[in-house]
Amino acid sequence: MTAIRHNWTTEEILNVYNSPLLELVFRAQEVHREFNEANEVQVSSLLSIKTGGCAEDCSYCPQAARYNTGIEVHKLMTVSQVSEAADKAKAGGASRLCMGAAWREVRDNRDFDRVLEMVKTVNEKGMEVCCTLGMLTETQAQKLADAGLYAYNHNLDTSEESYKKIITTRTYDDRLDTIKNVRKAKVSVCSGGIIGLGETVEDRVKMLQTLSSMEVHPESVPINALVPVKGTPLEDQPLVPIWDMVRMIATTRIVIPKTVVRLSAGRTQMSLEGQALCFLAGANSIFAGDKLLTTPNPEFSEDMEMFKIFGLTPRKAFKGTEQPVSKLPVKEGAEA
Ligand code: SAM
Ligand code: DTB
Ligand code: SF4
Repeated sequence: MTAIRHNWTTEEILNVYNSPLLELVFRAQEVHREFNEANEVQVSSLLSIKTGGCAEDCSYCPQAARYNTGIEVHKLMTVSQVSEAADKAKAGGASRLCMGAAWREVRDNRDFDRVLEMVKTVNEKGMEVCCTLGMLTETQAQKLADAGLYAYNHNLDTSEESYKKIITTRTYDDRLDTIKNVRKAKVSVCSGGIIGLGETVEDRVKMLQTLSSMEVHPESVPINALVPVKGTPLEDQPLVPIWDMVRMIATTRIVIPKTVVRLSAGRTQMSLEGQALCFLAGANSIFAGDKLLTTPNPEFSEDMEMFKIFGLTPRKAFKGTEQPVSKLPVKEGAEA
């Protein structure tokens, strides 16, 4: 029986990351089978409810107003547009809808009221609703929870040291504070990062150390491979080697055994064989649909074909919980 630990040291995680690749994948798969259904993959659908024009300077992001990336800027969608998109995602087999807004933080205004309405609408369709809206206060997190929010995505992206080189308009502590606020509102936490920003292996490992030392582990950890976008400061970054992605996923699975590890951005750059290795390394979630927020993702039909070839089945919504986590009493220190 593998213990769930909250005291992994950076050295220990580094040793895991650097272990011989096949041994690493084997160990990750063993841990994966101990804690999760081996052939089940959670399918999330992404929807950009407010696109571009963001005040932040995240070097990787096509939605930052200060970079010329040529994306189409859109103000906040209407509730009926979101409702229609949710129906489409559900019909395609997605159990979760993740709504993203290019905001630095949530403000208490009519736009937020509309987002609360969106959350309520999607929740009533029996889907897990996730939002990623930037920084949140405890009160805002509670309002989202009351509207039926299931999960909140807020990535640490990289280590604290490397964060300063990627983003200057907010701090690592700002990120950690929002995650704490989400936790206090009993909303499920989705937090991971990006590889390929120019960070070192130590930076990757330190980010995993921070996530694994949280009192309650994040219920999902997205691992994104940088999608280099023309016009951003990181446009010339080389593509992430698949082996780095496999190592990162396997290490995440080993140190945060029960979490949903999401093979997130960057799949259009990966072969089917590469993705198979990621699933073998313990990934058990993807974003499906031909667009992420602003950049391309594999076609839906290609992903369904991939599921067929690998014998994977989509996970049902609210698995393991009778109702959204936000509505359940949470035991102190318990893993959701
Ligand atoms: N504005 C909110 C925030 O920053 O938290 C929510 C949206 S933001 C686009 C969500 C996440 O997308 C970022 O934290 C980052 O991890 C990921 N992301 C953004 N641009 C990316 C890119 N070019 N390649 C890979 N991941 C990216
Ligand atoms: C996450 O970790 N990855 C998603 C989601 N959370 C919001 C976003 C990926 C964005 C990739 C760049 C884009 O399409 O704009
Ligand atoms: Fe804005 Fe989020 Fe993009 Fe940063 S990652 S520029 S906060 S949309």
